[in-house]
Amino acid sequence: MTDHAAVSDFVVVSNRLPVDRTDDPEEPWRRSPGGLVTALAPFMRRTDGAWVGWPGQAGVELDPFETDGMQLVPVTLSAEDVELYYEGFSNDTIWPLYHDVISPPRYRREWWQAYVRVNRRFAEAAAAAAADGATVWVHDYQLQLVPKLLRELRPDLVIGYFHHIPFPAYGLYSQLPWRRQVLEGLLGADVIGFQRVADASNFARSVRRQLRYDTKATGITVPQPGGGERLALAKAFPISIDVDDYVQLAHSPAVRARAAEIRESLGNPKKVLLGVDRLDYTKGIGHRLKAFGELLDDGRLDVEDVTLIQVASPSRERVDAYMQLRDEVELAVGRINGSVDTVGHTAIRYLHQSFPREEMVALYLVADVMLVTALRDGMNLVAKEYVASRIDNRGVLVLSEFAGAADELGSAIRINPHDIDALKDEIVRAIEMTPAEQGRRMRALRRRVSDHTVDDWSRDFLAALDAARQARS
Ligand code: GDG
Repeated sequence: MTDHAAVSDFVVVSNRLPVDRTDDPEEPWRRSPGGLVTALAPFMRRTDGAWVGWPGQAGVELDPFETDGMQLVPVTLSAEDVELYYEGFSNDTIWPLYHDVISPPRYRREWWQAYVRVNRRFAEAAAAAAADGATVWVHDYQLQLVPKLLRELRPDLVIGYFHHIPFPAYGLYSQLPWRRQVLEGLLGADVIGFQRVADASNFARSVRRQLRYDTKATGITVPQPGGGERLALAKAFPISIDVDDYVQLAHSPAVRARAAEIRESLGNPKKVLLGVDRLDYTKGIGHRLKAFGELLDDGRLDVEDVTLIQVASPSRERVDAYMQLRDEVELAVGRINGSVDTVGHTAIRYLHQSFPREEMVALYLVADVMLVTALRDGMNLVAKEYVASRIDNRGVLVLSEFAGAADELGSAIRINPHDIDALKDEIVRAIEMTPAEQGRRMRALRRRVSDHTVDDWSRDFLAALDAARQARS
């Protein structure tokens, strides 16, 4: 026994705690939106786990607390940590590099040093929160060094890591000045999960090329510091959503009434198109606007008949590339609306805001066509949420082949967002699709999403960790 007594057998570690601060003294913390939280909160509530992460405010020191049925362990980040580790290395180096350099990554040694320092702090907090022999599940690209650091501190732990974003091809990955350290960091885990099979194989190839370790199928042989070796598993575990939650919301009379109200407020257009994204350059919002704008200009669509609702939730607003993107998107929306709107009808209803989930589902119910045009995306949960919400088996999903969801959602209309002419044709095809074909496709999509929910995802991942535990003893 070690002296890690009053602590958890199951610990989740992610950059952000799954809560946001409110001004309400009755409810000081509220569950926050975002992919990871949406995916993990239902599971966390059912287990007796601890969640280690940053509470989202710089310089704030907090004791562990409980909320929403979860034990939360805050990690403090100074304003400088946020600037260098989070906005810098995580979101201006790793994020663009791992999304195929859609925006140029910036390699700054000061950012890397902060990344190492902050990853160590997370590893220490996780080590303190974990009981003897506990399972620790580390999440995402902000914390790629934590598995190795944690293994050094606590060799008794079983460690999993899930990578929510793509892992790039070796030719791109090899740009990273700290490419060996990052691979070694990840290989501290017993199980390294990716969204797509292609991400896992990109990772294995980088490991072979950079570290010269043996890889066979999903197994990677990792030499141990004191001699000997161990096997790490690197494999696809595609993430999903809480399907029942979306089905329930879609059945709710209040949400359905709201959907009708939204349609009415748009002037009852014949067709409503929808985009829902964080305002991020990986999401292909510009490509979508270009295609839609040209269809209106060409006269293939009429502003009296068709409206595009674009929700662009505010994101990473202090990173330059995001400020620039916001300007570009808003300029494009303004130009299109300015030239085609009538007094009674608008082409694009643009909302740079965050909404409650009920409102999101009301929007999914309004949308005859859902546009997911990501240039690169780990999974894209929005695509799955739309499908889960379409309890009437109607509606058309237009889905980029560069989103992880494309591997599973074969009955969507598949597009290459870079091919604007093809994108335009497919948007028209989606708008004109017969109810029978919509039904056939949507039923297949719904079966697929219902067969693999977020519970299946976490169960599969934890089963792989259990197998790793068995293999040790
Ligand atoms: C990363 C990866 C991967 C968005 N706006 C609002 C809102 N959202 C919710 C959506 C969805 C989530 O945020 C976004 O998830 P995505 O998967 O679409 O994209 P990322 O945020 O980039 O997530 C991604 C994911 O991690 C999980 O592994 O799929 O590839 O990039 O749930 O509904 N929710 C609310 N109001 C908003 O305004 N309530």
